[in-house]
Amino acid sequence: MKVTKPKQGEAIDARASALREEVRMIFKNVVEPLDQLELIDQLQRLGLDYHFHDEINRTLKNIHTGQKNETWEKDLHATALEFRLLRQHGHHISPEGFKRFTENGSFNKGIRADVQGLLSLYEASYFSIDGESLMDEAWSFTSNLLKDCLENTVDLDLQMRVINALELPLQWRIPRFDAKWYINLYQKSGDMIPAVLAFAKLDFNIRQALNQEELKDLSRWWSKLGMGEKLPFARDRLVASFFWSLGITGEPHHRYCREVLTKIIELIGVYDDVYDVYGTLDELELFTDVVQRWDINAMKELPDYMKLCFLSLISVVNETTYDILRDHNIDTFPHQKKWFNDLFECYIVEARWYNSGYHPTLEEYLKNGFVSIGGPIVMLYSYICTEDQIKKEDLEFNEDLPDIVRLACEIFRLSDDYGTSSAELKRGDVPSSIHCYMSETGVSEEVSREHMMNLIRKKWAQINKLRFSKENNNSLSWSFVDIMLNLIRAGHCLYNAGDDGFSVEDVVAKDTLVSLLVEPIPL
Ligand code: 0FV
Ligand code: MN
Ligand code: MN
Ligand code: MN
Ligand code: MN
Repeated sequence: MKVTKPKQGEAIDARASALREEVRMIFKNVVEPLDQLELIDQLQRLGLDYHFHDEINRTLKNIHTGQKNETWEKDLHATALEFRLLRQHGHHISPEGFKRFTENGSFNKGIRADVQGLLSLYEASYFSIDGESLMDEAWSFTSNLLKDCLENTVDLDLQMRVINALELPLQWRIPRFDAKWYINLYQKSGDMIPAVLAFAKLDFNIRQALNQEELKDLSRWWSKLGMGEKLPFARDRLVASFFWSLGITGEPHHRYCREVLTKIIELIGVYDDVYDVYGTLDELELFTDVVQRWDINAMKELPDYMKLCFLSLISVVNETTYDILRDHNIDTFPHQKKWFNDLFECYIVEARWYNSGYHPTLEEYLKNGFVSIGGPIVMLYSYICTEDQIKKEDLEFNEDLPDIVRLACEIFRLSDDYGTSSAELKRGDVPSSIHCYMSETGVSEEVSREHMMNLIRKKWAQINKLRFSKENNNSLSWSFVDIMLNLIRAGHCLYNAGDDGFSVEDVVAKDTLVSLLVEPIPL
């Protein structure tokens, strides 16, 4: 069926293409490497970079191979910005350049007053590769100094940027979640380019309207399913699930991926509550077994609420299998079935632990927990729903959960526990990573939380290392790894921003969501 666009929609599209071409010309005319880097950084923060992938990649490639001048070499901000952007896009650059700002292995006290430089070095330090001690030093040096300088900085906008960065670094953020905030800062900044600003606002609104449409369709799916009423104990948070999928990929052409991920995440949330909160152990053992057999005839053994769970599961898997087979000529059914079986296997382990009062060690807990958090299954669905060409061998490589996937999912587990474990403990649930470590070592909750944050940083550095190592390059594309990491970035944004350790429910009701999905930017 052909859908005719309303006149107003056509005018907006035309305006957007005109602005896009104008920005492309502006990009082309910027020649100084530092100016180019600043522009790329701004486009990324404004959420516009997806329009200019080719330009960005070409420019960074040239900068990577080009020569730097002397002024550049004395500029901490320039050195750090170059380091961060090159590494972000897969160009290996050594941290040697930072040695110019050190004395006897420690950063020079002389750079204390350069708040912009410190901030850039702080952001760069999150791109460190495990084992780079200079970058560890950069992180502790800058995070301490930035906290101190908050009291003295006079420039209010710079202060806001420092607060925002200390809350979460760029490497851990989803730029689109902060795009509105940044547009506001950019609008006031001295190097603002009107066409870039206008395009950022318009593009934000266009994507918002698209997302609203997607959410409307998904809400229809969810209310028709009726699980909210039939399983009132389980979470009913379609908007939150959509929000996760939007974090994983916000690009307009990944609409199908957002649709599937929202459904999967919403259902996983319900099944997780069945295992954690509602089901008796006997029922759960039975359910796990029926799903293992994937046998519709065996369904009669289940209580009605579990029949609904099983049927909703089969239905979404069948539908996705159909779509992928139609569009990619590959049968993903055995894979999808395996992903759910692996997930439920880990859910049941936790249910058994809880029911027997067993306290696992942190290591034992994490070995199960990196799967039970749902990271692997969501990453695998992201893979089949975003790749232009799904290859069987790549799918299998991914499915075996190589180190980079495992590390990412461990981070996801740790940051979920960071945000949700207090509520879970009160309600009655398996002890979280924080509590496993407390009973194992006898430390306080505060110390244990600090330990988890250090572990998270360490695991990120290990991921950065693997991204640059040969053995991971064959199967996982740079851009897919980014999509995969977006899941844990969304986790950081929802669980770890600020010190209050809030949970998703609270956040979702908060400003981020309304501002992202409801309120357009006045043009
Ligand atoms: C986890 O719930 C949950 F719902 C998450 C992380 C939302 C998004 C899920 C995915 C993207 C998979 P909960 O804290 O109850 O999980 P655990 O495993 O702690 O029961
Ligand atoms: Mn749970
Ligand atoms: Mn659970
Ligand atoms: Mn949790
Ligand atoms: Mn838990």
